[in-house]
Amino acid sequence: MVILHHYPQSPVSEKVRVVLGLKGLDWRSVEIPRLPPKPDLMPLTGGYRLTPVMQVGADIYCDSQCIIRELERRFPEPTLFPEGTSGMAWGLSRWTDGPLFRTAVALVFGAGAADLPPEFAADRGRLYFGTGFDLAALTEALPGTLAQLRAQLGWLEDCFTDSREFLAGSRPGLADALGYYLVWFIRGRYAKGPEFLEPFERLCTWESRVKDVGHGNMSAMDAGEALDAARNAQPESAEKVDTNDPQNLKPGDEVAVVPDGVDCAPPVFGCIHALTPQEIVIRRTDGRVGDVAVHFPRVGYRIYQV
Ligand SMILES: N[C@@H](CCC(=O)N[C@@H](CS)C(=O)NCC(=O)O)C(=O)O
Repeated sequence: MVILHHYPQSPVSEKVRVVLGLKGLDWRSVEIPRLPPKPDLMPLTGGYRLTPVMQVGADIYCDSQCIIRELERRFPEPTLFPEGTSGMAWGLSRWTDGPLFRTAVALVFGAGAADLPPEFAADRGRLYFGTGFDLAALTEALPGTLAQLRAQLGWLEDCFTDSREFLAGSRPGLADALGYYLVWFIRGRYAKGPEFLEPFERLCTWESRVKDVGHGNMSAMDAGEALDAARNAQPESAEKVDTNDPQNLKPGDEVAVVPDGVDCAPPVFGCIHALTPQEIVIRRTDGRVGDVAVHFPRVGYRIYQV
């Protein structure tokens, strides 16, 4: 049973919801708070506070990259990589989820500064732009931000100059989820979003095609039920050793895992259980949920021995 801990307004969660739709999955939805503290999530993640998080029994997957890789492993058909290989789509994600996402956030924050609840603005400002962030500067920079965004959305628009229906060809895949969630975010959260997107005609046609994919079959779940599901399960992931690990890490090492370049995300402590070039799994024990295995991607995360 796939459980997604998320909230409806979260763009990164929208990316994962589209992936669940592409795979036509049944899944359970736990709605988490938009701001810390997240008391029903922390026992599962050990302190990781970002959204979304996926849970399968006592295995907890942090970060959309890790979640999507696991969904592809567990449910390989239909594949997220209809072009046959995954490397280009993962590479694309470093653009969409990095610079493009930050530019979209700069737009939404800069344009909506006056309406943002102060607590939310303070938290997200620090998260995406660092401790010394300046909301007024984002508003002042709006024309430049729009220019950056328009040029980059032009690259997506340009993908559809041939008769393809989806970014990688005739079938939808990860690339579509990666582009779609940002268009969804701009359309829904920037007051002039629909107007700004209108000139990108092919992009808008593709957007409605991806929207039609849907989110699979979601049913709501209570946070307490999800915690019980973890407590009543044992982590399933196998121990893995990477003899070529550049950091010389190995199962049994006590480590701290922390998202790279994020100011207000505390480290998660645990004992390495599995290590691959793409993923680290740490084991930890919590009073509420017992033993859990917490999965993180390697890309975008720093690991320190403690
Ligand atoms: N690298 C993470 C980024 C996730 C992210 O930035 N999510 C936003 C919501 S869209 C977030 O965590 N906001 C703060 C929060 O929910 O507490 C991922 O891909 O999952």
